[in-house]
Amino acid sequence: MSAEILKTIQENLMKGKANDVKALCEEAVKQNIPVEQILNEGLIAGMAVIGEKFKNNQVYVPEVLIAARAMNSGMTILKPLLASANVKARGRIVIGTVKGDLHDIGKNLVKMMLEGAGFEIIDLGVNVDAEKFVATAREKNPDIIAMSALLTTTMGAMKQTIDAIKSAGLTVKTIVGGAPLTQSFANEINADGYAPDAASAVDVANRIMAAA
Ligand code: B1M
Repeated sequence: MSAEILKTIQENLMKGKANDVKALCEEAVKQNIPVEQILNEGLIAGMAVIGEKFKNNQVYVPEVLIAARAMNSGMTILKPLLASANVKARGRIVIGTVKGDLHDIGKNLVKMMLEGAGFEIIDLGVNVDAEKFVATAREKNPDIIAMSALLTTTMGAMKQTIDAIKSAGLTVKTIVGGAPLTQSFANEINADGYAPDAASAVDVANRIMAAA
């Protein structure tokens, strides 16, 4: 019975049916299915399928956005219950588009995928300078700082941020991504991870958390 409703949540999330996902989450709570199970085997499982399909070009940005909206709709039911059940996020990630760069569509997709995978996200928005990343890392103690850049001219701000993090003596891990980046650039600037797309960012974040 519980497996059936969780599968229906997944299917409706993948179709982007926000109202149905919300109602199904309410129903699952009424059926006394543990809230963590609804999150993991319903919402997160559905987003994971969307992420894989996105990676393989089987779905595109609009499908991801409507699935993420459905996920958020289900989360309005689960979030308060998760807080009271003291369920921990998979990890805390500070995300932002680096200084000088105003592109945020890709960054927002990465954020949604990470949220969909159960991470707590602190989104600093766009045009975020190294000082802001460092100050937020000090204040919020995240596991990972995730940076996006879409301009060749702003990729350098990633290096400045990683250098500033190291100079500040912080041990927080870093993930970088964005259309002009490559793995070799990420290696060059000593980033802990590079992801070419939003779904891969989840894989990289999971790998970093597992190694911690
Ligand atoms: Co801009 N722009 N833009 N732009 N813009 C590009 C990026 C460009 C390639 C267009 C072109 O010339 N062909 C070019 C960059 C050239 C370069 O440096 N290589 C460019 C330029 C030059 C500029 C301006 C300088 C133009 C000008 O004013 N003369 C200017 C710069 C403003 C600034 O940032 N300071 C500018 C402005 C803008 C708009 C404001 C108009 C708008 C942004 C709106 C917004 O984001 N809110 C815009 C847009 C929309 C684009 C294009 C058309 C689309 C970008 C996008 O959203 N793609 C883009 C051309 C193109 O890509 N076709 C272009 C969809 C998005 C889902 O993909 O962001 O790549 P993307 O994210 C992917 C991956 O890269 C990855 O995952 C995402 C999903 O899979 N990813 C990560 C991204 N971040 C990640 C982080 C990770 C991991 C993966 O870990 C942390």
